[in-house]
Amino acid sequence: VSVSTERESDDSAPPLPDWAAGSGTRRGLEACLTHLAAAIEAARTLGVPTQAAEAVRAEAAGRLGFPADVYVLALVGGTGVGKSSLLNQLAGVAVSPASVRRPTTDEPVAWVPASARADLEGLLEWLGVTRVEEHQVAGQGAVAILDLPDMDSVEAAHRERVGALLPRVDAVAWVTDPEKYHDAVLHDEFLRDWIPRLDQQAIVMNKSDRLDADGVKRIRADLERDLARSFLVPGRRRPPVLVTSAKDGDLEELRGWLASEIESKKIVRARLAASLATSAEGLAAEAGIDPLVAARPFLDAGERTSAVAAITSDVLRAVDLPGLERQAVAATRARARARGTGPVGIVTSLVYRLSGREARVADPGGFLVRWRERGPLAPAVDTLRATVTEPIRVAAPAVRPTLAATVEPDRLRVGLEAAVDRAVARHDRTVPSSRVWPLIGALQTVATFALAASVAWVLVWILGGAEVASAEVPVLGPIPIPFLAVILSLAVGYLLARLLGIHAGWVGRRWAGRLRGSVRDAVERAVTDEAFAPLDRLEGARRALWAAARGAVEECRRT
Ligand SMILES: Nc1nc2c(ncn2[C@@H]2O[C@H](COP(=O)(O)OP(=O)(O)OP(=O)(O)O)[C@@H](O)[C@H]2O)c(=O)[nH]1
Ligand SMILES: [Mg+2]
Repeated sequence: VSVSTERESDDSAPPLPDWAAGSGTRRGLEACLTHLAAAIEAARTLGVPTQAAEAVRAEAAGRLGFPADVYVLALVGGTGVGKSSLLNQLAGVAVSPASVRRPTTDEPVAWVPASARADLEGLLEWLGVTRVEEHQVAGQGAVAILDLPDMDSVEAAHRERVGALLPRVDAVAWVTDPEKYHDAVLHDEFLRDWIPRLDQQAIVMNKSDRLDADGVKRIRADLERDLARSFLVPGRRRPPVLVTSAKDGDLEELRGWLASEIESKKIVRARLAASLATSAEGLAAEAGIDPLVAARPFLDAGERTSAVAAITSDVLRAVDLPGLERQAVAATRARARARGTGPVGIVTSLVYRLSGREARVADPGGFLVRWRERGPLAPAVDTLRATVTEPIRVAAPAVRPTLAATVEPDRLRVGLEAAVDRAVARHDRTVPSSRVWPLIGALQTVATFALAASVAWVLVWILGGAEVASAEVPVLGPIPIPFLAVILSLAVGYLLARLLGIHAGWVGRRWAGRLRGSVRDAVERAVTDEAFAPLDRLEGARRALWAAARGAVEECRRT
């Protein structure tokens, strides 16, 4: 059940004094912790020692309390002492029903800033708080107040939760009254157990309207004596005794105490924030990073681009792209020959393949796979190392070894080889074909048979002495028809072969160009991914460390 209680606009006493409003503009300590955490992670990647920063972070996280810019006060005490009445007075509205019926508050009630509701949700759920009332005061001075049921009246499991809660809240107000105070301090187990363990706490003696001035003085002295006697723990502050009357609206001491507690929490948090910022800046400084000037990479974009290009071309020299193109064209031509030269082509293709020549000069796939036989990667590795030499020289001492390790030659060479292997293996190496070729092949077959027939005719004519006609050819004069048939079928065969060659060359060059382009791109990607990945990881860490330190300086250094 959630009811929003707006601050009442009209009237006399404001529900909360001004100090409770907070500034509303500060970023939380959580942001500073996040910055330091990010700085630590980045620094670790860069090889900067982080133990000291981690200690600062752990210490701050331990003292953080709830992850909200809200001050959490828990009201604890026996039934009927006036906890709900005090909360209602602090809030200025009836948040928690107060009555003569005992016990009245049988489940915890929370009064929380709407702005911190989400941050406190987990806590409230964990505590089993089902009644949550929201108020509109936001910022670091905002207060959340938990009205907890009397510890005697709740089951053991719940007591345990409240016990776990107490050291995490910003303060505990142990509420008692003139009838119960003596018993409470001396005999309440829960209280006796907890008072010696908490720093921020107060004893609230409510219902002071039932006493005269002397009575108040006497009880205050009494309580202070009891506290001094029973709860004196070296190094611990003795909780103050605050006298209130919820009935008369006299909460001055409680409000004053709360105000100074909230103020000192602000100071503690500011100090913590500053120490987190100092720690983050220290990590940045060790990495040679100044958060106050623009972030600077090891290699700027221009240097990196030209290094990638140089290394890619070193690797490509080993891969030999012109050689690849020649192989691709030759393979296309071989395929065209097999399909487009008729019966003669089938024989020559067979010879070409069986002689092993095809595998040597017309197999782009095999050529690519054997790239390592043609050239070592040493030049590429050397180029990369040369590129990083200057950044290593100017790097902060703490970062230098990590940076140098990114260009460790053996690892680099092995990684690059594997990456290039993957890059060259990826391509579709199916030799292209064309529907034109079988057509030319069929014509070529006809031409071949025509040639055979004309040769036979010539033989019959010469050996048999048969009469044949002659045709009148310009310039040459009359030529016997069988001769003419031989010459014509030869010429047609030759033209068909030329046509096939021209077409196959065109198809082959187009394919070779595409293959070359895709191998070049794949190798460039391989170089970027493999050769520059470790360096890029450090660049990323460097940027992250800069951003974290910058954020810490800007958001956590406010005084
Ligand atoms: N005279 C007097 N009566 C008070 C004062 N504060 C609270 N009461 C009365 O004491 C009774 C109990 O007050 P609650 O605020 O309900 O007490 P509680 O501590 O919340 O009690 P539980 O919810 O049962 O734990 C009510 O009748 C209140 O009116 C006070 O300062 N003076
Ligand atoms: Mg109550």
